[in-house]
Amino acid sequence: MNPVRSGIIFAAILAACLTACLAPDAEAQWGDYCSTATTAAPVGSSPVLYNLPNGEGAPLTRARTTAGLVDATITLTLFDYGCMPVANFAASDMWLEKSVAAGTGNFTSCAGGTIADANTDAAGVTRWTNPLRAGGWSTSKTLVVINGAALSSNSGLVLRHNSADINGDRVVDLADIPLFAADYGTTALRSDLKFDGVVNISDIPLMTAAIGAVCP
Ligand SMILES: [Ca+2]
Ligand SMILES: [Ca+2]
Repeated sequence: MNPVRSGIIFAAILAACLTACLAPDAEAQWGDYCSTATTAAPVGSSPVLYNLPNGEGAPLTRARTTAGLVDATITLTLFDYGCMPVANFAASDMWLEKSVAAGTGNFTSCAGGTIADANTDAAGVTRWTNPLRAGGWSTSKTLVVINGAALSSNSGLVLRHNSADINGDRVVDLADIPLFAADYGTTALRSDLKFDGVVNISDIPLMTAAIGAVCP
């Protein structure tokens, strides 16, 4: 290849790379070291969030403990490896999952059903306040997951979950009723839909009102 031609090809490759290789790519820049996730719920409380697949469960601002309503808003502050805020990180790439532990529930979500409320702001901050689109139950910790990797600056947040979709198939229908009936009068978290520590008559309206709820 003559030097002029190879020089032209090199210049073309360089130009393409300057466009593609140096394009802003905030998605790849977040770092685990300085990023933090916190819950507004009081330290020592163990709130329960009521979810439905159709997103008509409780917002995180209205989780429950045995003492009543509690704000369990989750706040994530996303930093890069240099501990600078990562702004405008896509909400769709930040979501909640149940910590994996045997016997702690069948929590499940619809596609995109647990993503953050919004992209990160200029300070790298986003929150979860909106109702999730989810079903099943969880007594383990709630993890904040970013691009598929759980944030490791803490071991997860204390937030339990339940749903009228008790069997966790993302549909509330007659198949969930026998499970509710079996738990009636017990302290089973999965059926304590208006959470107060016991499955009783106050939980029935939530169960019946949810029949037919499915993912969007
Ligand atoms: Ca179900
Ligand atoms: Ca109850």
